[in-house]
Amino acid sequence: MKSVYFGKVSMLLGIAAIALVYSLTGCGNNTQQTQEKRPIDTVVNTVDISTLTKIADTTLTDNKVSVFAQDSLRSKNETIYIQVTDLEGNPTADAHLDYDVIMDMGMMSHGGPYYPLVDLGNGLFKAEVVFIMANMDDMGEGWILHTILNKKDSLSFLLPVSEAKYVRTISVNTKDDSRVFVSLLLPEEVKAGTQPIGFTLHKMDHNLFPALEGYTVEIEPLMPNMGHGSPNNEAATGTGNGRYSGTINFTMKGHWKIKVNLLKGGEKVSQEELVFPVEAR
Ligand SMILES: [Cu+2]
Repeated sequence: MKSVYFGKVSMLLGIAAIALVYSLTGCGNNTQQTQEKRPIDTVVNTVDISTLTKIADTTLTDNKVSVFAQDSLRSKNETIYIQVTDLEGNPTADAHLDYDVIMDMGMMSHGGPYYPLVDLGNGLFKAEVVFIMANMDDMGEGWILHTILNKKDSLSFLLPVSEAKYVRTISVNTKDDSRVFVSLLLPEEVKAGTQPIGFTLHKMDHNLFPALEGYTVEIEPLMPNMGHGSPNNEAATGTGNGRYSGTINFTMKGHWKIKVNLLKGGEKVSQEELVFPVEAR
């Protein structure tokens, strides 16, 4: 990581930086971008807590706050759930929560892209974070989730973020936005056939990671072992807030690589090749 801030000071700056990200990108209140094309990763409106894995929790005088993930956390675009209950475990309906994330690497720390909290009701909140790298042994605390409950109680949770088995977030240099983080939203394994494919794009602007609009994400699936691609793929186009949605066609089961280029105004602007592996089952 090149562009970083030093020590714990940046943690204090986190909240202010976050407010700035939102105002720059309009993430928090831009409803006109809820569009004809639905982002494929944000359809969850309810979630069954019992199917999730608890990552961390802490107990306050009146409340208990727990952090959940689908499974384990990896270096990619991840969804985290935060639950606020009373001490008996009953949902707290009127909780107010703010959050940000920072990676403490010991000598330095840096942030990462993340989306505004979604209030799912009954004290349950959904946070979407792009972990741009995995925690590293003997280098600081790693990723930390900061939450502020009811605008007064500040709570920090250590997040165990390990390396994604198949890379899902890659940074690439671009013509206009210098370093851009491209996150593929497909799991490691997918079903063979035609399906939606989603990406998020964020640029790195010092310690801010604004969502990027105006790109086209060109996709080219290849079966490296068999030397062929597939027809009827559709490039991913913007659906708002740095989200992109397209269509990909895995014509047979097996190991695929998705080659990705970023286009702007029909011109290729990504400067290195992006390759995401995926297994079609
Ligand atoms: Cu880091």
